[in-house]
Amino acid sequence: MAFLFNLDMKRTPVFAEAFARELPHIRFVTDKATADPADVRYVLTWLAPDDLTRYPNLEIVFSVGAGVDQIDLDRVPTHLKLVRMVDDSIVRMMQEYATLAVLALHRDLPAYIAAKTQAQWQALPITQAADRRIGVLGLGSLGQAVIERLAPFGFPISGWSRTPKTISGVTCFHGDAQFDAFLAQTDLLICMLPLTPQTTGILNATTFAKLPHGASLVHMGRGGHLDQDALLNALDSGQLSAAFMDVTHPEPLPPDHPFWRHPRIILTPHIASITPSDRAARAVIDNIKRHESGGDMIGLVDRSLGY
Ligand code: NDP
Ligand code: OXD
Repeated sequence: MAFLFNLDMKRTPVFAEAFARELPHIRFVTDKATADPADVRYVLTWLAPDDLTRYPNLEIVFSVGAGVDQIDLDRVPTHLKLVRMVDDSIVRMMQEYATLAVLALHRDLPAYIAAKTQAQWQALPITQAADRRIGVLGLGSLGQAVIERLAPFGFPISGWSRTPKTISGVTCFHGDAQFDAFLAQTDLLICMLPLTPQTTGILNATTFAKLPHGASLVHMGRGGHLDQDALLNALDSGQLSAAFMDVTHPEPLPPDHPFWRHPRIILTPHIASITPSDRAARAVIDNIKRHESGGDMIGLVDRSLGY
């Protein structure tokens, strides 16, 4: 039985060592060309390899990402299980990033960075946290963890999900019918959604127009959620005041892309969370152990929903 490691070689030693220690009955294979296809039971990958059908005994495709939108489901035969990366380190990093971004926008950091380039020492009015309403798109494991970390600052917090939720201290909205009401009371919008056909392009001109004038955006989901021209137009018109973004489409953006130099966009290169190799290996090994003992794996994707 073999585990096919379809990632860059930098991560190999940590995974190979952890597999040898924890799952000695599974051969750890890094070279597709030399693997016996009939041996391969598990694959770990970022993108779906084109040739998954050549492994007749394959059972599970593990995504190294917390999201699975980068995996073309058409390339993953329907009998296979697809599992995303779930780990406490991701939760903590996403909480840190959201805190960084929310406080930066709440305290007008983009304006102060721009003022510094002009040698301007000028205080802006401060909005109290109690008057800055935060709205989180996506109330999954990461959206809820981010809310937990932001709540002590005193922001009023709401969230929007596909199905109804009850979360203490959070005003919860769900479904298309409640989307506009959610937006109308959101001064700072955080996108923590998975990218699916339903959420592609959700950060668009219509959405921005429904936010209160001068609202801001933290985007930690996926580049495909955002209509980039709509963001630039909303910033130009003042409908949005600033954006703090970790994800774009494509990644990286071309060197002449307007986001790079826009004074009211802070951009980071998809680093909100990067799962450390030892944690990623631990998560995959735990899931294989669960699977082999007939238990439920953590992060099993519902293929009909795409997340
Ligand atoms: P989960 O699957 O736990 O949660 C997803 C949430 O989105 C759920 O609350 C779900 O609603 C909601 N949702 C999905 N589709 C819709 C829809 N059509 N309408 C309304 N709500 C919807 O995901 P996680 O919290 O673990 O991760 C969220 C995303 O964060 C990832 O998919 C990825 O895109 C991004 N991410 C980004 C990283 C980065 O470094 N920038 C790192 C890790 C993740 P419901 O609860 O009703 O099902
Ligand atoms: C992601 C990740 O899904 O970095 O964005 O894990």
